[in-house]
Amino acid sequence: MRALHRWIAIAAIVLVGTSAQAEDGYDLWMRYRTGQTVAADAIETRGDTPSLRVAAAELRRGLVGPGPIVLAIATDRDVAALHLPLSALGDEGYLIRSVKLGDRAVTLVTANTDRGILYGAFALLRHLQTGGSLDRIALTSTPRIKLRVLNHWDNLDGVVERGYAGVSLWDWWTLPDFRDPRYTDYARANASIGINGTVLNNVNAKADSLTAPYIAKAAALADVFRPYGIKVYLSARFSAPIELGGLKTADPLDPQVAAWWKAKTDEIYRAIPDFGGFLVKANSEGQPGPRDYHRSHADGANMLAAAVRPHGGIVMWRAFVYAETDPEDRAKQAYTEFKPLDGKFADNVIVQVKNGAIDFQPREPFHPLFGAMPKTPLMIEFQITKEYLGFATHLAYLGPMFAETLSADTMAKGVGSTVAKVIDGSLDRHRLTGIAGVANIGRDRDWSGSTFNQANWYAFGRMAWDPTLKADTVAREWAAMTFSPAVVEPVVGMMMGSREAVVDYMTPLGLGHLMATGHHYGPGPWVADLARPEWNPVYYHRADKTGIGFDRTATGSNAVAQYAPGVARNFANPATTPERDLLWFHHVPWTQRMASGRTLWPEMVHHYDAGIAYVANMRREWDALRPSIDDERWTKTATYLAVQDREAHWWRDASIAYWMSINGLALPAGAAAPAHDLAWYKAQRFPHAPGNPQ
Ligand code: GCW
Repeated sequence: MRALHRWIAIAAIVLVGTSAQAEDGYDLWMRYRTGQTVAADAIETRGDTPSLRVAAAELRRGLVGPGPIVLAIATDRDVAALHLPLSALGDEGYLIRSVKLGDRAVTLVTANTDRGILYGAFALLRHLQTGGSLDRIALTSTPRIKLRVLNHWDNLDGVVERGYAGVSLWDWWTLPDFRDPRYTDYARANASIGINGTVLNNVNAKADSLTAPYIAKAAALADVFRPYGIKVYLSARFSAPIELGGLKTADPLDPQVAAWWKAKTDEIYRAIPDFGGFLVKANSEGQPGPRDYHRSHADGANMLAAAVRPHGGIVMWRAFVYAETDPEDRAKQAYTEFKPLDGKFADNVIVQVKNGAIDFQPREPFHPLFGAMPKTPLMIEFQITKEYLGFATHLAYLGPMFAETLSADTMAKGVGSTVAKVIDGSLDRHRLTGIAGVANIGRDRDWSGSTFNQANWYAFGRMAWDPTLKADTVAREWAAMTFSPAVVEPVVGMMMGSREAVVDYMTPLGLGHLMATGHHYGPGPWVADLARPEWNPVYYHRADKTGIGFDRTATGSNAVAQYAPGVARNFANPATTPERDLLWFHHVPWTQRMASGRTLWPEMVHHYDAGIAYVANMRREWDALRPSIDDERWTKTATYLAVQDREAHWWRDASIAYWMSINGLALPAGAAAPAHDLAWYKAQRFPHAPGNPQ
């Protein structure tokens, strides 16, 4: 009997200690599954502010009994006596060090502000979760970019435009009364990776978000987020003075319009004293804007900037503009419109530029505006949600994509003028700097629709803090915290090539915008019947009997001329254009010889096949990890990988069937024939695909 008891006890311990523990992904990378708590007196907080309180609470939640840990601001007498190099930390950096404080050996977390200490607390937890120890610890870091913000494309009715993780996290209906604990966990997650701002509502904005009831709702969220160092921003609909104010115009130079915005802004600041400011999508895809009144984007932005200026607010003005009436190459339009405005924006305006010139494709060359507006602060906008990369189901780690753009060389001031240096302000000496990510967060239990999508949220935050971080370093941190140190290498191995695989099976060799209409789910390279040319995939790939690709050289749209001369020269010549961008800039014969020795057509098929092979391999790798990962997260991921596998084949087969209908070429030797004929692919319909704006 006793033996049986002992056996049960041992079995119970083993069970608790293994992956059988149920996990649904809610805890993100903050799982702190140590099973132990720290002694109450092991964490000492000097001073009492909301941020210090949450920093200490987080450490209590996550630590395994070490101590003492002291959280103290730089001006604390004992800290000051240590003469640590704290001035360079600014108001968000932190320093963690084993020191003698008074007569005690402690782990000190210090900073110039309580927010800095909060970031330090999270950095300490990350350090310990990824295998670091407290022994002679010495960590210090300061963010390189000032505004690190999420853009939620959340509508007031709960639908998230391009959202694949359920309805909006903001339950506007029960706000401001009910402050869902998830709002606090959202803030914790963001603070843990250094995100310090959130734009609550869709850039395709409704004026209602600026009415008193919605300001009160936003204020409730701001109250929850404040201790975590997160400011709230709102997307502003430019025509709100007409819709809410009853004015006849929204002309930014009309004094009544300016007065309306000033009064509205004052009202917001009364409710949210630390309100961050406005984000504006104007004169783009049907949104109202200053161009409706023959005013420039600078006129519009500066009018709003004047309204927020007395309160210390800023305006993030998007450069994602293209006019449905403009016959110019869509890739050129933002530059054409904004470049002449360089130097014309107020100093509390920052222009928000997408990573590429079209629209968040699986791969785009960097946007030509980076480096081209030295007198204007530019922030970069990435899309974390995977509108064009397989929605929530495809595993595509975006760290390498972020890094690819951030490390791209604009050559604006000679070699080494990277996009990262443009946006961190170092290239042109700007103090106002920023980076935005379109959020992939919704009310799904696992927040982002899949465990691996959480990595994209994580990577965005970490690379916003430090745009020079390597994608694999970030993936390693995330994998260790999300799963366990034992599975890091295989998981990182899967992640690192996953975005390239999506490029390969969807849009290889510089192709882009070949997705089906509206919802952008699945292939639609044949679509040619939409009203405006640039809405059609055929506009982007230009395939014909002899070749494929968009000629953006001098013989075509000459978009290459928008880049600095050193870059333009390379992109103008097919021989010096990286193959990965070839068809973005050139119309290339199907028979063109490629670096591999293959000609273009078999090379394309080779890429499609490499993409699907990568997915098959991820499935095998994941299967092998089954014993090391809890059932719930393992099974959901395995199922999604199976979906990705099926859809990668679909993309490959549909694309190949279509290209063959254009080029009349045979399948390269050894390549599998598409599973269906072209008509079958063209007939697929997805009337209720998620994320599609109504
Ligand atoms: O990527 C496209 C999306 C639109 C989006 C737009 C934008 C918010 O298809 O849904 O609208 O970009 O960035 O404004």
